[in-house]
Amino acid sequence: MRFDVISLFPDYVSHCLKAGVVGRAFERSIAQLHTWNPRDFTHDNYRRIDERPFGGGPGMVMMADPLLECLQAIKDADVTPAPVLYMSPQGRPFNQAKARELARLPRVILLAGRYEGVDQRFLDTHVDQEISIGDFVLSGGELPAVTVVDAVVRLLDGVLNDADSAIQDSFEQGLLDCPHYTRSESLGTAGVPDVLLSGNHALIARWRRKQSLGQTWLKRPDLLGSMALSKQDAELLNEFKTEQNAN
Ligand code: 9WO
Repeated sequence: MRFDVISLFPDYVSHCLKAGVVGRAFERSIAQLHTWNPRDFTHDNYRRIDERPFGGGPGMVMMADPLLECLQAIKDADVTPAPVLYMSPQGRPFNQAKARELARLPRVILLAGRYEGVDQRFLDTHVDQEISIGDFVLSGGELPAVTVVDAVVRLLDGVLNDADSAIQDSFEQGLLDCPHYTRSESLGTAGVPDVLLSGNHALIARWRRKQSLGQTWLKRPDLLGSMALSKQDAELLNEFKTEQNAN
């Protein structure tokens, strides 16, 4: 899958995507990252990218012209069709379902803005989707673009090993993760739920499912609200609630 990211800080974007499993996916050519600096598509001596907004007021706006030329160069570089995504607090909330949807595409183009934003005429004519990663304002769209690329790349075939993929399968069902424990020199096994030391894999799977349901109920009841629980899950969650009341 090919990613084209438009940013005034292209090195920052590519650096962020060099680490871990995602970095390895690019090294192994499971995905390709191309960064584009709209400043390279200016023609004046000052390589000017920003202008004062019509109507006045504080701050600067990214001009449409360099972005139009940049986008044309991106399309000329590869004919694979791709939606243009603009990272902005005004966008639709990004989530795992959107990541899965994007992971099915051969290519996406991401626009990371700076300053107070981008000339609305460019957005109206050339942006397909506006995407938000949360209700906060950053200094630019680079980290949101990196966030989207990371979430999508790890879903591509061959990026995660079988063990990680299996874990993902359970987490992908719209529930929060269960608690994890491992060997500790100083803590021993104190505070580790007995079932995890029992070696009974059926009971362990059941405990983890119950924790996932329970933690989701405690911390993100909104996620459960839009979910139809199986009879077994409903029983597990009721058990969790009962234990919660006992403690
Ligand atoms: C800056 C600003 C300053 C004064 C008053 C209002 C203001 N709004 C902004 C603003 O939204 N700046 C954005 C910075 C312009 C587009 C790129 N920037 C950005 C993207 N900040 N935060 C995001 C973002 C993107 C996706 N999800 C969450 C946040």
